[in-house]
Amino acid sequence: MTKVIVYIGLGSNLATPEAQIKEARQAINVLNAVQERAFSSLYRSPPMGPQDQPDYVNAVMAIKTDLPALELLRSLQKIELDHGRVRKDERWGARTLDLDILLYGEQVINLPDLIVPHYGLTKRAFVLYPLQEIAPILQVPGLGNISALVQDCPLGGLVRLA
Ligand code: A4P
Ligand code: MG
Repeated sequence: MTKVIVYIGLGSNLATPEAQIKEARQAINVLNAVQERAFSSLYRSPPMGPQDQPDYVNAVMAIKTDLPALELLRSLQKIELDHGRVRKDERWGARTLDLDILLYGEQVINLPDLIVPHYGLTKRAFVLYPLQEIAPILQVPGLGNISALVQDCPLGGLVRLA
């Protein structure tokens, strides 16, 4: 299989979020058949969803890989679990680590377990702004270019961390 560029969204709002993101970056780098291409700054933002939870820290990572998309998803889910992620019934609740596949090459994927581009991509400043930072001329399959998407998405309290 040929290698593709994959963009991964990282998020955390529990148990020292900055450290969670940095450890996740290392864990992704240790995966077989994965090479890091870029990693954005860290960004802080108020929670989307229930407001009675801490602010989030988010980042976006680009990797090059020949792992099939579902295999990569399983590997990322294992990293989430290794980092103490507990899946609860509440939608959009607090979590130690969330790893989402934002884009998988130019593919559009509609499987029961995997939807790519990620369904929230166009509405989430904490995804679009870090994505634009590392991929300023990206074309998002079926959705247009990254600068147009960013222009249509207010910051909503997103702050880039030093
Ligand atoms: N799934 C489908 N497509 C994908 C994909 N492209 N990448 C499936 C990853 N997973 C995908 O995910 C639920 C199911 O989605 C998985 O079984 C997988 O097969 P999950 O991680 O178990 O559940 P979740 O993350 O709690 O649900 P959801 O709706 O994906 O939450 P989000 O969208 O990840 O939102 N506020 C700020 N400021 N920053 C954040 O990062 N994150 C969330 C969580 C809420 N509020 C936030 C943030
Ligand atoms: Mg998720």
